[in-house]
Amino acid sequence: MPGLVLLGDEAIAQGALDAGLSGVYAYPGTPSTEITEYIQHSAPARERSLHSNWSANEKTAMEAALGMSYAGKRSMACMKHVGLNVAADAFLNAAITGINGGLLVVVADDPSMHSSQNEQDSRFYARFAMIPVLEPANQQEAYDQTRYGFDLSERTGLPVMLRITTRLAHSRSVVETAPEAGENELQLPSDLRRFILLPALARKRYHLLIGNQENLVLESEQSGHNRWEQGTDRRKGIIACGIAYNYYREVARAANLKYPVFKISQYPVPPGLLNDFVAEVREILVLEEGYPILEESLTGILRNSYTVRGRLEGSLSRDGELNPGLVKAALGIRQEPLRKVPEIVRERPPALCKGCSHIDMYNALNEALDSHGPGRVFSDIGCYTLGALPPYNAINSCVDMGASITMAKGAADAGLHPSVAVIGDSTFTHSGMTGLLDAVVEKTPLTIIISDNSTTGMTGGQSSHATGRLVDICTGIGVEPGHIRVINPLKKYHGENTGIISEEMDYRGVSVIISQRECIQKQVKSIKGNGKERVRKCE
Ligand SMILES: Cc1ncc(C[n+]2csc(CCOP(=O)(O)OP(=O)(O)O)c2C)c(N)n1
Ligand code: SF4
Repeated sequence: MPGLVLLGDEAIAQGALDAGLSGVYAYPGTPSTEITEYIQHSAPARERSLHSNWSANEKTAMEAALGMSYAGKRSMACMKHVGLNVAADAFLNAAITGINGGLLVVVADDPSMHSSQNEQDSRFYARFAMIPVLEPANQQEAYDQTRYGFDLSERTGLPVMLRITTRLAHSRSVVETAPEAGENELQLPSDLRRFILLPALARKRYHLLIGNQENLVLESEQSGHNRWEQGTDRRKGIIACGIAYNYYREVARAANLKYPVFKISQYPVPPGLLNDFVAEVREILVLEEGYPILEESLTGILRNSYTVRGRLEGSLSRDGELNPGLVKAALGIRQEPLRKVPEIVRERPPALCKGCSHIDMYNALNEALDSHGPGRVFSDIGCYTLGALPPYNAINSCVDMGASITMAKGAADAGLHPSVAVIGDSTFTHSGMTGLLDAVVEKTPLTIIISDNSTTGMTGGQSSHATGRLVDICTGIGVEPGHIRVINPLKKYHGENTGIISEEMDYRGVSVIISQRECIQKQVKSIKGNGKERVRKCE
């Protein structure tokens, strides 16, 4: 089969399609979004009627993927790293129920926080759940390990995590594909009580999970994805995980280094192989993208007789992405001075598009708040978070998806009035609705603005579950119909909109203002009639 030029994300999608995937469940989030988009645009996936619609959030995605696995089919849940926090309840418990059809949980981490609010390392979650992790070093491995991951999942009876990071997700390379496998038949689990986590059953399942750990170690010891490369210079041994292996290879080729290398792409880390490797070398340098998880488990709390260097010890920076320059420095190799960035290249911070509906909403909100003083607007995550920047300077918080309404509620409970929440339509259905219910039940004096642009703008314009449903949802949750106000954020309605926001801020109960105008980029896309034009601000 000819090679395909694929992003790391696309290689995973193609690998899953070729492995007999029956459904992908996901909520968009950089750098994971393109996995699901690739499957959505795949003609063979359409022919197979493979499930690929977006989910409301990562938890519903994880649970639906588990349900498909329960029915015997191969399924995949995809998310960015912070999405795993949202899916964590289902994720951890899926390790206890185990799987029926192969279940792959793909999590894309974002070291350096290019488009995220933290750089948490998902390998921690997998260790917490006690399930295997695969960490490919390049696009070919992303394809191969996706296929292998489904087999491993069915062999071990557990969900398997495939962890990637931004550079691999978003860079392209040629990928050789292998013949397609057919989908699994619909088949219920042989033990129908296995997924019932009542305490008496859950305890048994947990013991099985603990008992399975030895098997997972054996899998890792025998896996072709953990590889030991001999070297003649044993003053140092390099342990390189995932994409960090590539950085080392680049440096080693240029500097003609001959250190032995232990390449790790499957966890739990194989202790037998690792001990043999460590015995061969004088000191160890651990190269891992993310937290110093492996380094920490090698050194433990007490100092060992051998020297382990890495992010924890300080040879590499504790945070941020790795790159060949940092690896060079950790190996004591002198670096070429960096080329100066030409004057003409200016830093361009992200900004709201010209004509964006959020701008007119913020202009009205700022004016309505003028007489109340600053510090009252709790925002959420989406394009509208850019309202934090000049000239708007309109918001005072952005913590996690859904936190606008709940933080504004807490501040209102403390006595802040007016207390205002700003949230996008997709974020509202992701995790804002439950906070609204809290406020309705307690009749909290709160003004909520849902800035509804009929899309998930921040991540490139995916569909939004909220489109056309917001008034009904808010009514259903119990907001008084008289305090659900719909405004059109256009300059010509500025005075009227400011008045409505002011009125609702004076009201001592829950009010929801739906500021409704389509995202400009979405309009452009539908006028041009093709899905290619889009601005991705990337969260
Ligand atoms: C838990 C989690 N999942 C996904 C993301 C990525 N993400 C950031 S904002 C956003 C949705 C934004 O859509 P919307 O609320 O409609 O606002 P818009 O960008 O359209 O203004 C997504 C998916 C994230 N930051 N956190
Ligand atoms: S992509 Fe849409 S929502 Fe985002 S800034 Fe541009 S116009 Fe506004």
